[in-house]
Amino acid sequence: MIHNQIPTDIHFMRRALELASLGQGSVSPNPMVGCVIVHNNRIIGEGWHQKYGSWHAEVNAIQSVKEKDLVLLPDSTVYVTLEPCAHFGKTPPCSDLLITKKVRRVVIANVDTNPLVGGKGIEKLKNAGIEVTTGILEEEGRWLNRRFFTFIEKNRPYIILKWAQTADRFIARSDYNSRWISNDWSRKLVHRWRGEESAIMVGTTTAQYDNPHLNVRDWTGEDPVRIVIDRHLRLSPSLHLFDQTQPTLCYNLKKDEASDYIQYIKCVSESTFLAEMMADLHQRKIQSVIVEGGSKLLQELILSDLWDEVRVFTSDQTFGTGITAPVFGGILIDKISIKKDQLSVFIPVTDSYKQSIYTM
Ligand code: AOF
Ligand code: ZN
Repeated sequence: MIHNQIPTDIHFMRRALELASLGQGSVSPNPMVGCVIVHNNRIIGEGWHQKYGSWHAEVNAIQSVKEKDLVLLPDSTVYVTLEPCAHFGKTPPCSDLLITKKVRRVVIANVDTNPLVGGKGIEKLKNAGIEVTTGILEEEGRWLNRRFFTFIEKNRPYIILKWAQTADRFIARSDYNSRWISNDWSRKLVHRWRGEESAIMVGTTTAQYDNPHLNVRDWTGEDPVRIVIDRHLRLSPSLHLFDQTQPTLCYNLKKDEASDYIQYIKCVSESTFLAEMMADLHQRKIQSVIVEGGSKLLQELILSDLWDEVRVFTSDQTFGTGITAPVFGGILIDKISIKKDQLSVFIPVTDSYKQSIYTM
């Protein structure tokens, strides 16, 4: 019985995950959640969490069931990518809703590690006599909601490190000029990535020498919050970062000050700087950050184990000398492959980049 169920469970859970992903970009810092209601191998209801603060996936799926099919609910299986909630939040608990509708079975991809829920939803369902199966397409679900899970479990944003390096592993020339490492295609991709995260971060040297805008110009998407580290407030207010076109957070050791777009946040000490910044970002509900350099900041984050994913472009040219690319405990980035929970993407930047495939 259990054996026969698994391919079917995987099939419908895949659909639920597909629905969940439709919430990408509009549900943060909540998770993307999808739900499919199945009776005799026929889908009678579907829904997903569409917008932060609005109805959960399970409610939308139940809502979508046609009047004539409502009688089938007690003999149906509900596939939901995340454990149904057990708390009164912005909406009433979904586990109660499924109990009221007397569904027969609930299949779940991921247990909700949100302390508000954390297994309580499953317990409620089981206590009500509903059969519960967990762990179907668990890895896919954890991957889809990697930003949410990291945010909730580590009390910090999900951190993506991104850089472009030459074949001989330099990310800039000695005068910090980094032009010509990336190309039009990699730039487009980076702009798309910027639109996918809550915030984008750079260190002092990058802010000073590159004078970046840190917005989304070459792709459609919302501009992320800009984060800059400037411990001793050395950066000139005339930099693009401070042009008041996007919210900007400046972490430093000198002052707390807020204006419309720019917020200076004072950290207490040098030794706890990064930890203080991460805690503050968590409190501001910044769920994910893409870090675009420079080498010092990237290396510091790696040494502090404050990273989750690395995306590196490697060009085929050489500089011979310059600012070296970050290293992982002495292992060169082009030598490491996928680590558990820590993922690397290698993207060759060549003229044929258009055709090149990057794997995740
Ligand atoms: C969602 N959508 O479909 C499910 C969620 O603030 P609330 O009341 O919307 O509750 C958010 C929490 O509810 C969220 O962090 C997660 O733990 C749980 N489940 N959330 O936004 C959904 N099923
Ligand atoms: Zn819910």
